[in-house]
Amino acid sequence: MTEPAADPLHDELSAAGFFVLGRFRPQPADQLPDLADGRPVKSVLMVANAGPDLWDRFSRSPEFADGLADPLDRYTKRCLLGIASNADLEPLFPFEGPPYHPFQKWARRAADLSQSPLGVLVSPIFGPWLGLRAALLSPQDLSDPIHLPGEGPCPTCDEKPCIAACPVGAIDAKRGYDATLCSAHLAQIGSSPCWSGCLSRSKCPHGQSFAPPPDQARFHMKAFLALMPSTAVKP
Ligand code: B12
Repeated sequence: MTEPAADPLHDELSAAGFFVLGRFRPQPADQLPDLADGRPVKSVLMVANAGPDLWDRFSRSPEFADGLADPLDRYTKRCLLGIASNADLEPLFPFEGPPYHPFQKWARRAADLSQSPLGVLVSPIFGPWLGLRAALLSPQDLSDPIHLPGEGPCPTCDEKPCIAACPVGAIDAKRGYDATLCSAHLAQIGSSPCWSGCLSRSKCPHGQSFAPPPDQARFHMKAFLALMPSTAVKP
């Protein structure tokens, strides 16, 4: 695998807490819109984050402190719109919707990732701790992929410790992830250890050093509950 430093956007993205996960040449099945000026998209760069870097930058940003809604989305948009416009790239964001852009599908076209029983994609490097932050659309054919796509680690993980670790049985090998069960537990039990980080994700043997600290995990859990129509955020 080539190091992320090989990417020309590396320094600017890294200063804001992001990196290029990988890139791909779109095909019709990828459902990419044309660029705003009508040119076709020839390459897509998937921008992600993992580990403490994004939180470190974001928690010192004006968006973090202004008390308005969706601070992380607004921070992401401000930083990535600036970086993209300097590089003739057009960003799409995962939080734009509904309907939402198929970010997980695109990420799997760009990098070595599995669809886990938890719903999140799992990487052999970052485990289940990867956040997808933007797709940067280019009119140029950026021919060499940075990372090669693959099947990710889940298909060869026989034990699947993620499934047994959920205290309310919200993850099932066949049915997948029950978001209603999970969010009801979080909303009802403010002292649940799940608030400090999903116990199932924590049991994944991959990428454990990228797990977020408790304050960051709580921020993401609150954002998750806000997306669930039937749960009020308690803590
Ligand atoms: C709506 C949504 C949800 C909904 C429903 C998910 C669903 N059934 O699709 C709810 C509110 C349940 C949800 C929950 C979470 N989500 Co969510 N979610 C989204 C969002 C905004 C849209 C999904 C969508 O409809 N896509 C459109 C379809 C057409 O795209 P697709 O790629 O083909 O669809 C795939 C997903 O829907 C996926 N899928 C199906 N069921 C589930 C369930 C879960 C929990 C997830 C994560 C995915 C998933 O399978 C599809 C086929 O590959 C995406 C961002 C995005 N634009 O993709 C984030 C996204 C999928 N979520 C994400 C995450 C991390 C979570 C949480 C873990 C949040 C957290 N706390 O950190 C939680 C899980 C709860 C927990 N306690 O940990 C990440 C996943 C990153 C990764 N490594 O894969 C995304 C990509 C956001 C991001 N910026 O990174 N989410």
